[in-house]
Amino acid sequence: MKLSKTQFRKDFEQSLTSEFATDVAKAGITETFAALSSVVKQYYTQIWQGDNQYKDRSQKKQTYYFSIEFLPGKMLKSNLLNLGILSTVREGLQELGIDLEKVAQVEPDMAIGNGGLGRLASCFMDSAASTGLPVNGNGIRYRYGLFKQKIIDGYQVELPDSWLNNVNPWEVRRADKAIEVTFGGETWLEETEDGRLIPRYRNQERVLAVPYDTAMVGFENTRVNNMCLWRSEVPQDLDVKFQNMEYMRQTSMLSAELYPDDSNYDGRLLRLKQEYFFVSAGLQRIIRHYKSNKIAPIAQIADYIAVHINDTHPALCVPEFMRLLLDENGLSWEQAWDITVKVMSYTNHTILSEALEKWPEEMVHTLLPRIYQIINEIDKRRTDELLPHVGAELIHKTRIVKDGQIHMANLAIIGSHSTNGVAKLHSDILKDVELHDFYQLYPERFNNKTNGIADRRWLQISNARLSKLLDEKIGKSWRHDLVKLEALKDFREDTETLKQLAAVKLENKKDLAALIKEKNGIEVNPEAIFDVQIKRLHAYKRQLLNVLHILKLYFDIKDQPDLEMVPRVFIFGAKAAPGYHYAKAIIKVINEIAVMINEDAVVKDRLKLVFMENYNVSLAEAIIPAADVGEQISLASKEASGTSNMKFMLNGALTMATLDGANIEIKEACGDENIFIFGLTKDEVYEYYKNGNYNARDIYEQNPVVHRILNAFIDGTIPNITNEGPEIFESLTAFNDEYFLLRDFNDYVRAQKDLENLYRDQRAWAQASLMNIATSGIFSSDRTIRQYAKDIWFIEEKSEEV
Ligand code: 73E
Repeated sequence: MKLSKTQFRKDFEQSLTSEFATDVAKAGITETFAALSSVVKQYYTQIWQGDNQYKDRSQKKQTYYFSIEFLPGKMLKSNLLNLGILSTVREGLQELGIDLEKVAQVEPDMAIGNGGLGRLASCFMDSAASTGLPVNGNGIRYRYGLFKQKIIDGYQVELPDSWLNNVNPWEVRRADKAIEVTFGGETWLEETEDGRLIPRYRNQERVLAVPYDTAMVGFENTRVNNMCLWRSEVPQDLDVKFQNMEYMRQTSMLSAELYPDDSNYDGRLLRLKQEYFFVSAGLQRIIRHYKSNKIAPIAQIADYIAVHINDTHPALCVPEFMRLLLDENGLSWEQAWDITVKVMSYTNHTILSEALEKWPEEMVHTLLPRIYQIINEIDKRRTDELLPHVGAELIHKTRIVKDGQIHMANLAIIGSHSTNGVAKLHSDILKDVELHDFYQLYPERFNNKTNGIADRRWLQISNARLSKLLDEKIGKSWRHDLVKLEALKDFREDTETLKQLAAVKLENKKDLAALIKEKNGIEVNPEAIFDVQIKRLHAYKRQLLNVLHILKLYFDIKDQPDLEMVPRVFIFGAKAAPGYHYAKAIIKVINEIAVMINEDAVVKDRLKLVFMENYNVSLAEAIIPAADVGEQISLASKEASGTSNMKFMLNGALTMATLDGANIEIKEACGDENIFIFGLTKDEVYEYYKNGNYNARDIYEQNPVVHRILNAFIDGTIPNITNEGPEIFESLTAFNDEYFLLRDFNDYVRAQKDLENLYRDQRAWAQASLMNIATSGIFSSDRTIRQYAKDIWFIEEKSEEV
C-alpha cells in the first residue's frame, strides 16, 4: 500500500487520542503498541474486506488448513513488511522519538503451538497469502499458549502463558458466526417415510464455538486470508437445569490450554474433545458459508473446497464431514464418501510410535456416538469392498477399528485422496516401511512435500543486515523469489563480499552476545564459533550427544591447560514437555555443566556454554542470524524433516548434521563440502534394529574417552546432579542407549574437528557460508505451498491484475 510518513504520523497520533486519550509524550509503551497495531489493522481491513468480496464473487476453490497448533510469534513487523510500509513506519516513529524495535518487543508471542508442526502451519499461512493462494487456517484459540520456561537452580519450571491479558489487537471476534458443537448423549437411527435413516439424539452436551478471525496479510499483494481460531463458551439459550458453574468450567476448559507435548500422544478425554471441537466448528462454518453464498449444490462442494488434515489431530474431519453431508444435507453414503475423499488430504509429520494417535473405542463411543457409528461404517464398507480383491491380512493390518482402538492415521489415509510426508527421506520411509501396507493398497495417494520456511520472517525481518547486503550485491528480486539468491554464487571468489558477509555475521553475534549478557549474565566472545542447538528437548534429537562432545572439549582443556583451540560458544534453547522426566533431567545437566565450565578459570574464553531460557519464535529470530553452526543431529530416520535447519542455512550458518530429515536435501543443495555430515545412516540404524546387535556398554567399556565422559555423570565431576546424573548414565549403558549416541560419538567428534579446521580458514568459511545462503532458495515455504496447491488441493493463485 501507499503511505507517506506524514499520513502515518497523523493516523498514529489520532489513534493514541481516540483509543487512549493520550499523546506521544505521555503514552506508555503498551499504549504505543496498541495504538500502532490498531492503525496497522485499519490499513489492512479494507484489503481484507476486498479480498473476501473477491473470494465470494469469483467462487474459486479454497483450502482450509486444519491444525490443532499455530505458532505465528509476533505479528506487528510481519504485517508492516507485508503491507510494504515497514520502513515508512519505522522512520515515521523515529521522527516522533519512538523506536519501532522497542514497541515491537511489547507484543506477546502468539504461541499456540509447541514446535515445528505449529510453526510450519504459520509459515504456510504467510506463504499462502504471499503467493496469492486462498488458504485459510482453522484451529483453537487457546487462552493459555505454550508455557513460559523459567530456569531455577538449573531446573525447568513452567509458568502459564497468559498471552491474552492485554487485548490481542489482530483478532476479530465474530459472535454472529458462532456455531454449536455437541458431545455425548445417546443416538439412534429412525426410518423416515421415504425409507431413509436419520439419526435422533438425546441428552447431548452443547458447546458454543465462537470464531476469532485473524488476517493473514500477503506480501505486497491484495490477498488477505483468514486464520479462524475457535473459543468454547456456554450457549446462551441453555436449559436452566444445565446453567451451573460446573458446566461453565467444563465448557471453557475446551479452549483453555494447549497440550504442551511435542511429537507425543496423550490419550486424555479433553484432548479428544478439543480435536472434535475445532473440527466440527470449522467444517460447519465452511458448509454454512458455502450454502449461504449459494455457490452450487452441496453435491458439488468438492469442486470448491479442500480440507487439509495437519497430522492426525484433525482426522475426525473425515467422519464429521460425512455426518454433515449425510445427516444434515441428505446425501447418500456413496455420494458423501466420494466427496469426502476428494475434499480431504493428510500430512504425516512423524513416525515416532509414541506420537501415533489411537483412541480407545469406548471413549469415542461415549463422547461422540454418531461419529463412532460412522467410523465403524467406513471401516466395514471398506473391508467388504476390498475382501474380494486383497488378502485378509493386509485388510486387517490397515483397519481403522481394531484391538479396541481407533487408529487415527489409518482413518486419515483411508478418508483422503493424498498422504504426504515432509521430506524426501521421511516420505520414502512412509512408503517403504511405516505405511507400506497402505502404499500397496493406495500407491497413487502417496507423495512428498518437503517442508519450507517463511523467508520473509526468517531473513527480511530478523536479519536486516544480511538483507541489506544481499540487496546491494544481487538486487532485490530475492525478496519475492528466494531462488534468486543463486546469484550470490557469482561472488564466491569476491574477497570484498566475503569480508562483508563475515562482518554482518560478526555484528549479529555482537547483538546476541549483548542479549546473552543481559539474560544469562555470561560474557561471550563474538569472535568465537557460535554453535547453536535450538529445538524441543527430546531424546531422539540428541542434545545429549552435543553435551558429550562439549565435555570432551572441556576435558581436553583440563588435561592440557595451554591447548590451542578455536574458541566456541555453545548455545542451547529448548523446552521439555512438563511430564517428560528424562528431557528435564537433560536440561538440568546442561545448566550444571554450564556453571562448571563457565566458572572454571583454566578454560578462559575457549569454551562457553549458554542455555537460553524460554526458547520461542522471538528468541529464534534473535539467535539464528548470529549462528555460525546449526546442530541438526537427530538419529537418522527419527526427525521427519526439521525446519530450523533451513533457517540456519538461509542465515549463512553451516550445518552439523546427520543424514536425517531435510538435512539430506540441504546437503544436496549446498554441496558436500559446505556441510558437516556424520553418523549412522537410516539403513544402518534399521540394520541394528533387525539384528538387535547394538551394545552400548561395550563402547563404554572399550572407549576411554567415552568412559571418562560418562563417569563424569556419576562420580561427582559435574556438581549437583545426584539424581539426574545416574539416570542419564543408565540410559546410555544399562538401557543400551536407545538413540545410538555412543555409536555416533567418534564420528561426531571427527566432524567437529573438521568444522574447527575450516573455521581457522576464515575465507574458506565465508565461502561455505555464502554457498549455504545462495542455495537455500528451494527451502522457501512459498515453494512448498505452491506444490500443495498444484498437486493436492488444485487451487489457483490470485492474479494481481484483476
Ligand atoms: O521433524 C519435525 C517437522 O519438521 C516433526 O518432528 C514435527 O513436525 C515438523 C513439521 O513438519 C512434528 N511435530 C509433531 N509431530 N511431528 C507433533 C505431534 C504431536 C503433537 C504435537 C506435535
